[in-house]
Amino acid sequence: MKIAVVGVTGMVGQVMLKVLEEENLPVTELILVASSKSVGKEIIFKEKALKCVSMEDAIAKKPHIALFSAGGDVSKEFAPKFAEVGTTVIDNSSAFRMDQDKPLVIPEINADQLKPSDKIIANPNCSTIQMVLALSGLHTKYQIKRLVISTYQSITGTGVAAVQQLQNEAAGIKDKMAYPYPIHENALPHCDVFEENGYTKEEMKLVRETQKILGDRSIAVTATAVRIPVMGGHSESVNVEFEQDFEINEVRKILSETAGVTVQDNTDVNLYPMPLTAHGKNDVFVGRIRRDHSQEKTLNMWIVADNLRKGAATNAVQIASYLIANELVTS
Ligand code: 11C
Repeated sequence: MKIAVVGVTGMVGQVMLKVLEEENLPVTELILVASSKSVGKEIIFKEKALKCVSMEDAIAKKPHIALFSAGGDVSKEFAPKFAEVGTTVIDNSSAFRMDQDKPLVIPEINADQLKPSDKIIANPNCSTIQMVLALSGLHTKYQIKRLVISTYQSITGTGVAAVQQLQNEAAGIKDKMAYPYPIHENALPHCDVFEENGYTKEEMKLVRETQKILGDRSIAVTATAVRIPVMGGHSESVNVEFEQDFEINEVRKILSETAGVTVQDNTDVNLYPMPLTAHGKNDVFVGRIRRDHSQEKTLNMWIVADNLRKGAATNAVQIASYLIANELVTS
């Protein structure tokens, strides 16, 4: 398989390379694509130095699969050009997620809908992936009626400029800022841009993407997304109202049997998920599982994942792996 990674010098692109190595995909040629200022730059993959190439050179090589993480504008311009030469694009940006004819895929949930004719496949937003993966088995069993979500999101979701801002502020250095306010020792109720309805785009991704992946537009979703000064991953407090009632032990059993989910829930020994312990791992971690005593058929849970892994690179590589295993790629 010829696989291209577009946006390879970015934070997600770098993790894509790590996950490609770890998952040992049958890569015969890896094509590293970067912006013009990084063309020619060498990057190590499996102990070999590979040179970054331009978008045009990568398209000419007609890769079987291209993993994109270079921002929505790059995806909108170049994903269709790769698709035209027969490449299957797995796009980590928000450019195509809500297109009716483009699948929005979390492999453990809905990869079975993929067809060879799907040439642009959207990777959901990080905060959506970790929540929906944890909820999928519970939704099948009890049917979700309403979700109330608060997120605590890592600065790595914003990218390298935000990491630099935090490091500068922690060291007392004044420099360019990725956020409108300091992030060190702060919390910003502001992830991505504000929409006309008063919610941020990040909050509305949780609404729209959840409904699309679970295939149910009647699920009510409301969210507040908050940026906090952590590196390791995104955390989410999720209040879930179901149509049917549940037994808490059965909820734990369903979660522990959900592929890609690890339950960390033992308050006797202070065991619960945290960004520090989720960092560098592919799974989604769930804890603080408890009934909401203020309302019937309602559950509270705490969900943490490394946003650059299952929230981005790992999910994209798992889609690639599914396409290869099921002979869904051509070129
Ligand atoms: C964040 N979720 O943490 C974002 C990062 O739509 O893919 C990824 C943005 C996206 O701010």
